[in-house]
Amino acid sequence: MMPLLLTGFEAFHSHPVNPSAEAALALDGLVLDGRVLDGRVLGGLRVVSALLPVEPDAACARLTELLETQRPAAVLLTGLASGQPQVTLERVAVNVMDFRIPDNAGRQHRDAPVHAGGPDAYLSTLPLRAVLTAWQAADIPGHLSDTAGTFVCNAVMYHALHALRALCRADVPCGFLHLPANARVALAEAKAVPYLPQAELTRAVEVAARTVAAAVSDGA
Ligand code: PCA
Repeated sequence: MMPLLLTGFEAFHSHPVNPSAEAALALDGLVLDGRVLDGRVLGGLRVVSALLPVEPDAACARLTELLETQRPAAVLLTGLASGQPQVTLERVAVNVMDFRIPDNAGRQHRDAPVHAGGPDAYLSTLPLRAVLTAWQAADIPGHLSDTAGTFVCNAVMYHALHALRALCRADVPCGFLHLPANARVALAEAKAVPYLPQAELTRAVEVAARTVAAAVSDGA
């Protein structure tokens, strides 16, 4: 069974946990002796989860390795955007790193490209409208965003789309989804931020992954 690569990020900045990591790990398809345990098959694809470091070089290197070794049929990248009120699908990744805060390696890239000489931007190749419709049907308010920021999430989305092209696999649906805070992230914020229970965030990722996987399976 073909894999769907689902990534989350490690904790970063002042956040004690990263809801994207918790969702990705909760949905990981446990495989033993070639058999998928625990029913983590979504829409005809086996979920393979991975956590990425919040540092662009290491995250991009890990992602390249995962794309080459797993050869996923779809890629769903997720991260935290504390302060966002809803789950958010990103439409576009830009070739810019301009960090307002240091990454987990303590570096703060300013006005730097993700890939020197690369195109200015890549558009998500996920079935965005289908995911929004599936969220709506599942009573999950969500929306489409036209900027993934200029921090590590944007860099990783840009890199994934760039790397798939380089691997002649641009037909693999790939894109990014930002999650709001969960309760633990919200409790650690200095100001009030909207939050959702982790189970609801995980459910939103699951619905998105199932929709992406079903689109791949339908087209296969
Ligand atoms: N969110 C950050 C990086 C890691 C994460 O989960 C971002 O939005 O760029």
